[in-house]
Amino acid sequence: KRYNVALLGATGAVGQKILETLEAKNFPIDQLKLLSSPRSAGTKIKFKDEIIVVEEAKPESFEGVDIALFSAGGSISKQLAPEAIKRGAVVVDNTSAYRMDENVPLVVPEVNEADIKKHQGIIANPNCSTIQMVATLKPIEEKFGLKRVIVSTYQAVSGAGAQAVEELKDQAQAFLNGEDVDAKLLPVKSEPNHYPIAFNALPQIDLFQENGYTFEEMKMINETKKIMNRDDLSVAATCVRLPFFTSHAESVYLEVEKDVSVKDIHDVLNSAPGIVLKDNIETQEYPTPLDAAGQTDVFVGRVRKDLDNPLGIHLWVVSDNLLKGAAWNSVQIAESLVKNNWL
Ligand code: 11C
Repeated sequence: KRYNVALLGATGAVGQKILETLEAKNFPIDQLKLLSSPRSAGTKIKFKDEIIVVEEAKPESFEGVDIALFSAGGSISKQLAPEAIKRGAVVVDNTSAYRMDENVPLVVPEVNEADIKKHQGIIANPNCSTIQMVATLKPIEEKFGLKRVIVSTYQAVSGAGAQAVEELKDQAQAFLNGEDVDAKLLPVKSEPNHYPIAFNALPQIDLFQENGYTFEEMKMINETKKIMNRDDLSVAATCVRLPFFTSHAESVYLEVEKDVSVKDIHDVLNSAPGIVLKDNIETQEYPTPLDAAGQTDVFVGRVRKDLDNPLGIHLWVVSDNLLKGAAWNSVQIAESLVKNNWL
């Protein structure tokens, strides 16, 4: 069987990656509709051997659509997801609009695929930095229990969009030419202050919340608890933007419930779905953002026992924020919908 698929946000950075992933994974598409804002409508995009003209997204666009992949920002999702559902489509939403809605499953297939079945028309795709962390935590939790997680992130500029990528390029060039570095966008476009990202590190991703954490940090905290179905799990996060283009890296400290060795953790991660263990200090093997870029897996290295807490483990997790962090996870959810007949 083949399905009518719509992609909303087709011209964006994640939209492009979704298209590449649908093609690479040979998703069973009958008709593909590419949708965007009026500004990008009319753009021509090649998919397989076909040239598809991007159309302006309207409520009627979802007539006859089976699966709608949304990646055009939260307010557009809020506006158009109900319209798509009304017309019989199932929406896989890659924005934060519905993630914490209790009627909407928030899914990383390696962790909680069965939650997809409970959908009422929308399945939410988590935040990129959350996805790679929970994919790593779940197999460890299953085998050894999990009490606490403390994560610090090292996040690529592409997480902040195509303009942020350009800002890093321009600033790096200017810096090396000895010119003034102009900061207009990062850390957050709508905030009054902007700081250079080139040759710098910015400890703010998204807006500050009343509790002193940023929204990105709260996404990591709240989404992790929801995906793992663990309201009781202690989670703390510090999210930092760094000057590289692709992949988020994370230093994760976790506390398990049973005493484990590094080998125990290696064994579990070696057989975990979607995880590639790259951890050999003798041969200096560990994942870096550059290696992970373009790959769909989550890479883990630097597994160590805490020196004071026998139940404490430190590790390093890296994954392509636009693939497993966005496009690939969304396509995996769509694959699960069709494979399990959960549409
Ligand atoms: C970043 N994690 O790197 C963000 C981007 O909630 O899907 C992803 C935003 C989201 O800035």
